Amino acid sequence: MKRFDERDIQFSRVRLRPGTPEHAAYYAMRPENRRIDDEIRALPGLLSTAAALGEPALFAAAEGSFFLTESLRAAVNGPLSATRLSADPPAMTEYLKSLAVHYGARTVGVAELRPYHVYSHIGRDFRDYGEPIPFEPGSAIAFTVEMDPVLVRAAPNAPTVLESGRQYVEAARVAVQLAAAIRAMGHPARAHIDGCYRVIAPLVARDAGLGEIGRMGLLMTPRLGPRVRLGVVTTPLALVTGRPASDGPVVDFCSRCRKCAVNCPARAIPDGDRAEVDGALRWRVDGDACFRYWNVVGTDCARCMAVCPYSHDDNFLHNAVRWCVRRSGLFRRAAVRLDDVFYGRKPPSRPGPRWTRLVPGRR
Ligand code: B12
Ligand code: SF4
Ligand code: SF4
Repeated sequence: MKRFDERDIQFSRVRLRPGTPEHAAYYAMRPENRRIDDEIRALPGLLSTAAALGEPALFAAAEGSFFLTESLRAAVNGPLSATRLSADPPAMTEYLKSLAVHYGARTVGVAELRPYHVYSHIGRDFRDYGEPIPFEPGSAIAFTVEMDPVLVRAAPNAPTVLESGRQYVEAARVAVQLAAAIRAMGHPARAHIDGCYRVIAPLVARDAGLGEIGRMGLLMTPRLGPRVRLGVVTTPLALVTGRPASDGPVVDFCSRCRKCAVNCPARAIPDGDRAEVDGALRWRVDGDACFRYWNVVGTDCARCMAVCPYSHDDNFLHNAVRWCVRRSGLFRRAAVRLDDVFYGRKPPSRPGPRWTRLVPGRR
């Protein structure tokens, strides 16, 4: 698989300002993206109170979280201890995974870094914009943090972006803390957090054995489905890697389900079969259509995550269903139908918790 250029992701493109060298260089390289990017830049924008689903107080709370995550970008790397603690790879792996859980991760895995995990060029950090990213072999520790199901079920309304912001902070805090602990043991380590990634997190997490990638293009974990945020720490330390799950059951379920595609307000998720993209068979989400919708409504939507049958609560009943879904094709067929019966083919967006409806501002 070829390496992806971070300059091509929507968050990098939306920040380009006419008259700057970055703007000129990017649209000389990718003239086909100019029209949609100009259209998106003219919209109210993410967390704009003028947007269709604007909620001033909840957007202010989300801003608070994004401010904190942004402040943590300065800490993704740091000083290295001169004293080096060594351990054999299995012991070190167990220790670091347990430490990540202790810090707040829900699940943790390790992958050997592959070139396709790592962006080819820097796109979001304007200090180093366009710099090539050298591929350095090593290990990637990937972990999940859970997103609250009640807030997610409010998607695409403001409570969801509040939760995205909060869990971006959690993922960033765990990653920064874990990387700092590894450096304090004398080994280099870098945290990958929102706005400051060098890796495509769902691909790393899949290869670390944390789940499979489904129709909506996100990591589907065994107990929370896509309802997680991801963090990654990379290090040259030799660690014991996990085994990627076979994506058979998820692909089979997604082929029948299509619920995310049916409910996506931007029609950004393909509802047909997988297609070949750069030599790999997969579903590819239309990121521009998704991001355009965010800039109209002001939230980061997440309706796909909210309606996905894999996102249901982590409880005995749903885990029993998940267990059977993983093992039986017949059960998968039945489960797709049953989810529609119990939750609806187009589940309504739920109100957020009462306190999120007490806030001042427009509704
Ligand atoms: C750019 C970006 C977006 C863009 C583009 C969407 C996209 N799918 O890439 C936009 C703004 C539209 C977006 C939307 C959302 N995002 Co987003 N996004 C990112 C970001 C910053 C970079 C991903 C990237 O480089 N994409 C560009 C290329 C690689 O995209 P692509 O070719 O379509 O490939 C995607 C998949 O198909 C898969 N993939 C790539 N190659 C291959 C090859 C094979 C064989 C397979 C099977 C899959 C696969 O990986 C890519 C990422 O999902 C990541 C953080 C990170 N560094 O990973 C978060 C991230 C992917 N987003 C996340 C989330 C949760 C969302 C939203 C639900 C928003 C929300 N409220 O939380 C929506 C969901 C939209 C969707 N269904 O994809 C989470 C995903 C968690 C998970 N369970 O996997 C991440 C990891 C952020 C995080 N730290 O948790 N996002
Ligand atoms: S909603 Fe259905 S089709 Fe979409 S990712 Fe979830 S299981 Fe797959
Ligand atoms: S976040 Fe919303 S617009 Fe984007 S793919 Fe998911 S459902 Fe569609």
